[in-house]
Amino acid sequence: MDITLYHSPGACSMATYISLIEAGADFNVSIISLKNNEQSSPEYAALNPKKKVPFLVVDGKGLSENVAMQTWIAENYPSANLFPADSWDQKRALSYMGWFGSGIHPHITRHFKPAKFTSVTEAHTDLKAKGKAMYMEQIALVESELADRTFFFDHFTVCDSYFFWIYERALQEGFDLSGFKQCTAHNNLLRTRPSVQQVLARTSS
Ligand SMILES: N[C@@H](CCC(=O)N[C@@H](CS)C(=O)NCC(=O)O)C(=O)O
Repeated sequence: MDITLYHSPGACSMATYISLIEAGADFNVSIISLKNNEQSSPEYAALNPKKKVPFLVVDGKGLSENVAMQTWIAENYPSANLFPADSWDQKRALSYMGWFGSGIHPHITRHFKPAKFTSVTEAHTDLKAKGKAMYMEQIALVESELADRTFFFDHFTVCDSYFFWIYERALQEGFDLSGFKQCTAHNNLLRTRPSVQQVLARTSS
């Protein structure tokens, strides 16, 4: 298979990048610098009209959305054991990833880029505070999901690589997350994995 992941260092494409490494996949990484707005270039927009990373191209076919890519990776590299085995637990894994992508990620974006949501400059401080508060509310729920558990399931899955980014990005944003003991332990544990270290070390092309 010919696989290319379009990735920007620090962005949510980190989740899929970690999973591809965990899967033992042979793949190329093409860096799209969000800082330089490369996601909006005509070349990239022709490939992915959503103008976002990650984007995965497999044998010439493109796939967007972390949740879809993560599921594809888990299904196509079964020996890496990146999904729960049980059918119901697989749906719970999709539920976690849907939540991370649509129920938590947007709150980080509100804090990081309030100008995307309002052109009223005076509203930015309030929007950032609301984004942070809503993020914290959701992380408190994740904290209870991880109670007495090392991973989201009984072993490492794509949910763990996805949540790593969800938490890591907020740490980079300066959120004080020290009160979330379970999530912090999860983050520290993930940092010991070579896949995570490799992706964190890749800060440019
Ligand atoms: N739901 C999408 C979210 C993708 C997304 O928002 N990516 C951000 C980086 S974390 C991006 O490319 N932003 C560029 C922009 O909005 O211009 C997914 O999970 O793949």
